Amino acid sequence: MSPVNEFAQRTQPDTIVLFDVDGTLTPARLSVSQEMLDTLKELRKKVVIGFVGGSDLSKQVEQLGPDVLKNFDYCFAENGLTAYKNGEAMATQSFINWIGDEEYNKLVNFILRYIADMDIPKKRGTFIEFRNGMINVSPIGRNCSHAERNEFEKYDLERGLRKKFVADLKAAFPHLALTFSIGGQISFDVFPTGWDKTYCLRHVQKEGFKTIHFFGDKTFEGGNDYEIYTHPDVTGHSVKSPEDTMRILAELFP
Ligand code: M1P
Repeated sequence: MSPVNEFAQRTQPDTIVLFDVDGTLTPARLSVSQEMLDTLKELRKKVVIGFVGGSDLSKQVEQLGPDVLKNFDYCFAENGLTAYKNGEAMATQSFINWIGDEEYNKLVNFILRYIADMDIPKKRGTFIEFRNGMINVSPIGRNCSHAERNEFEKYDLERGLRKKFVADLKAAFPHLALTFSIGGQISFDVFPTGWDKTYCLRHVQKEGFKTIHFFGDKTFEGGNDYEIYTHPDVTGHSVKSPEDTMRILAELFP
């Protein structure tokens, strides 16, 4: 069914607007504001809307609210490896099926040994988060507090710990077509090359949208919004904050 039929009540049914989450719809790892929710509600009268985040769905529910599957037409967690349309799950693939247990175990063993040898002031828990479409690796561990996460980000910025970790992983596993993406404050994502945020486009392109907008804050080369922001089928918008997102939306969709 073309979007014109399916979303006929919108004034521009063949336009979809996709948003990154952290730094675009919400402050990093924090909750969405009521002002943003109201803006999206109004926007949805005009166009079809979706989000595409690197995090898994449970974190996006924390940030965007328990009604997230109802408030967005498309929800793409883990770059679209977990996908929902109108609240219903769409067919997708998994990282573990792609890599297989043998190579996966080698990768995980290397990462855990590497973290064990890292001399950093604080280590907490959940150093590897196993997700559907990727793994997420954090030297401090995902169980750190908000204050500890801010401290680690600063410590890492000064020393380039994650950059070196990624370079060492690339050197150790050159035969695996993996991409390592530093998208947040304390971790990096590891996924098959091509499973970046452009992955979600395969879900929407086949539905016949004529215009695809994308809003993101990490649109620079190496940032986890770069590939989708520069994709030839996408009109990209680079933002500095959720306020910036709302300002551009008001200009584009008055
Ligand atoms: O959405 C950006 C990133 O957000 C989190 O990163 P961090 O915890 O390091 O701030 C993670 O969920 C990561 O997977 C994601 O890419």
